[in-house]
Amino acid sequence: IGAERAAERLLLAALCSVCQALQDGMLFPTESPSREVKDVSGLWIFRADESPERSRGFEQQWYKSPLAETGPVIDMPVPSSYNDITQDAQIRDFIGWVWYEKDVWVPARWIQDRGTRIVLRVGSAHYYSVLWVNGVKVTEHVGGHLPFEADISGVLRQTSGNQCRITIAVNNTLTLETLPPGTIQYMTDRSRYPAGYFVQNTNFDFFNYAGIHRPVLLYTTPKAHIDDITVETTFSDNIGLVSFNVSVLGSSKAAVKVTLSAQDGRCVASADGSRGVLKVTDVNLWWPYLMHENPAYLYSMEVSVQATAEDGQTDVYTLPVGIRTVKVTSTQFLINNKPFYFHGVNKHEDADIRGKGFDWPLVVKDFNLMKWMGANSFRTSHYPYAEEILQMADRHGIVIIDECPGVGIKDIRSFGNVSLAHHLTVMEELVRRDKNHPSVVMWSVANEPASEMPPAGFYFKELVSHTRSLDSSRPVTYITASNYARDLGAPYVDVICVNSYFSWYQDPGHTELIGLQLNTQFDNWYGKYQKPIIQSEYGADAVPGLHSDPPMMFTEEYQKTVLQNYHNVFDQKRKEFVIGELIWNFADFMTSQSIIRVVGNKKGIFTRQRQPKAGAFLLRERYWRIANETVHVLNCF
Ligand code: GCB
Repeated sequence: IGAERAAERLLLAALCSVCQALQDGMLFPTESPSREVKDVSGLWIFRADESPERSRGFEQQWYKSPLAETGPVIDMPVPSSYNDITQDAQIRDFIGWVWYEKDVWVPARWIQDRGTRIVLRVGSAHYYSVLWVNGVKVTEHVGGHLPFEADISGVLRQTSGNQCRITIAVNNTLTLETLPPGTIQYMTDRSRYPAGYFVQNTNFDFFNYAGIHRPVLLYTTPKAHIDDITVETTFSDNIGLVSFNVSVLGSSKAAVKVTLSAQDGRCVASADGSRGVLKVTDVNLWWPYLMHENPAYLYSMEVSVQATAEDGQTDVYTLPVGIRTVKVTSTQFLINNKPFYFHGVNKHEDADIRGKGFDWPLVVKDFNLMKWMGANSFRTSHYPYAEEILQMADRHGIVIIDECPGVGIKDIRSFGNVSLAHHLTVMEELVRRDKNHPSVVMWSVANEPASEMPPAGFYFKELVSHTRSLDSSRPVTYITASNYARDLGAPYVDVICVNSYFSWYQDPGHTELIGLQLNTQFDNWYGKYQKPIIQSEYGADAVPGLHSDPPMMFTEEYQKTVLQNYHNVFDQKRKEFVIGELIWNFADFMTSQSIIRVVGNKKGIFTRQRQPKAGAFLLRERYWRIANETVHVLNCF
């Protein structure tokens, strides 16, 4: 099976290159006096390789010449999933390699100035990607949801100069070792399926959207440049402490200067050197939305690097910094030493037409809705979201549980060494990308893995401890749906996150059982582990506009009743050890077609078009009530 074999080969090759690449940073490209950014997203051309083995593009080297010369091409917007853009079901359900291409102009001064480094960066593409510039391969990457980039200065200077043909081949085939895992199944019964017929099987509940999902950028840095910055923050009384570590590439003797400014532009601390600690007196802490009258305070940290060589330019990068701490006790989640209760949502990157493609109107609308309903947090179920979304959360004080794409790990063969090595690499990529966001307060390494299978104990011990070694400042969890008595990973996590769907998948229709079953769930987990618990998913499908009283499944009334019954228990248990509740889901989202899905999953409290169902008003009332209690508690200090 060509697609799968090619995908596996690529996975192994890319795993090695990723391991090396991880020594480098992945700072979000921003403009500065020394850096320029050119967004080359927009209209690209596209061709799906429909050859039986999906390998014609590689055999015929489609990257060597303009894609339009290889055969029929169509327009394709970037960023966007390609699946819902055409009327063609074959493109919607396509599995294998698709090819994207765009001709862009590179400013002449970028090419002429040998001291300028030119980088091509893809915010994310699902799942494997290979990148060529003017027919020369510049990098490849395994995994959707995370960025990758290549220094293309050399290629541009050697090839045709200012004109730059970017070709990106993307393959959405999943294997037992990918995250998420999947398998290709060939259907061999010739009385039912034509020759060569195959399907992709997955164990996750969202459509496997594919394509270039986030912006494609060209950006520059000086040769001697800031490669990475790591900040960690703490405080004592009114003194904030920001420890920083700057890594520089392209110069062995660069002089590093760091300046921290308040929101009014006042410099509050500065230091020389690539490592150090900045002291901020009368610190303004970064507080979550609804926990403080002045939430989401961000300082601005300007890092400048002066290379000592005569022609060395100064590189400047500015990083927003929120000063806050996160701690976990056996019953509480503390932000800035005050108890924090997660009243929030689980989301997806998902919308009509664009699928998982990044879209500013959608992002801003979703933040407006979260703030409208009084949500103070969300989980990036079930994969890392766009960096622009984390930046919004930093600026609005919305707290994030940052999840990696470890979803649907159900097959015992996905607990092997190759899978684990890849999973560790993905956590490295995730932490490297998101470590500096104050909004991110916890890492989630997986969702509902088969954590009762024997290898899960070793697997999660490694995964959690490796994640802690990458970042000791945040707790680590994974989301379980397993029974408390059989879960083998829970001993290693800091917070227990449990998903349950009482009166839905179990005892459908019997909302009267929720109270008893949910109380038992909490008492069992707490009794065994004495760790704080988040109800990380609960909910019920509601087809918008469907009503019945007394409530029946799939109506808005039923969804409301399920929520109310859960809330009654939360209100008892949050006085003890329950530290949060995240509704499944913020909005309806697309799934693969199945007999239990009605054009997607309808557990949203908003429709896919972001209109509220009855449940949204119920949650809004509740979240604001809880928020008002928190403010009351704060006022007592
Ligand atoms: C879950 C999964 C989530 C599903 C949800 C459901 O437990 O974590 O991905 O969408 O249940 O609606 O079935």
